[in-house]
Amino acid sequence: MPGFLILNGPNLNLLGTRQPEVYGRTTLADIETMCRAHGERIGVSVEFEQSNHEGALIDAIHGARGRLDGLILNAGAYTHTSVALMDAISSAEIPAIELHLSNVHAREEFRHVSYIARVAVGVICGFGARGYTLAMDALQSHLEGRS
Ligand code: DHK
Repeated sequence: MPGFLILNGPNLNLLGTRQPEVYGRTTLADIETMCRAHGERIGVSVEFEQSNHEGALIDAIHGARGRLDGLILNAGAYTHTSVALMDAISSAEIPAIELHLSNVHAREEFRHVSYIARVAVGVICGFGARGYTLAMDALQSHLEGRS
């Protein structure tokens, strides 16, 4: 069974209460439950992690190298700043999808820049918590050569 790492960056531990008008009212624990249930439906095992620390996110990506089949990454604000995360994804040599709950392109200009997108298979943003299961489907299709 393919295994996906679903990795969440800074401030996403506050989902549900943090700016709900932007990020919604679904908590990260709810999203983890959704992803695990979806993984069972589509035949994918899920590792789900969150950290507020750039180095810990890099370590998690390295830990997926040669062990897991795909990465779904909501790097939060590090998306817009982190060359180190971009390099970690390139080094991991597994397909990655960049994910955001909000539509970053409809927001401030600094959120239009992404270092992650340069090394990602694709980007999903603007669909709220549902984006996570959309990303799982997209990654599975990609691995099966369907997209
Ligand atoms: C989450 C964040 O924390 C922001 O820094 C990004 C992203 C957008 C999201 O929409 O999930 O700019």
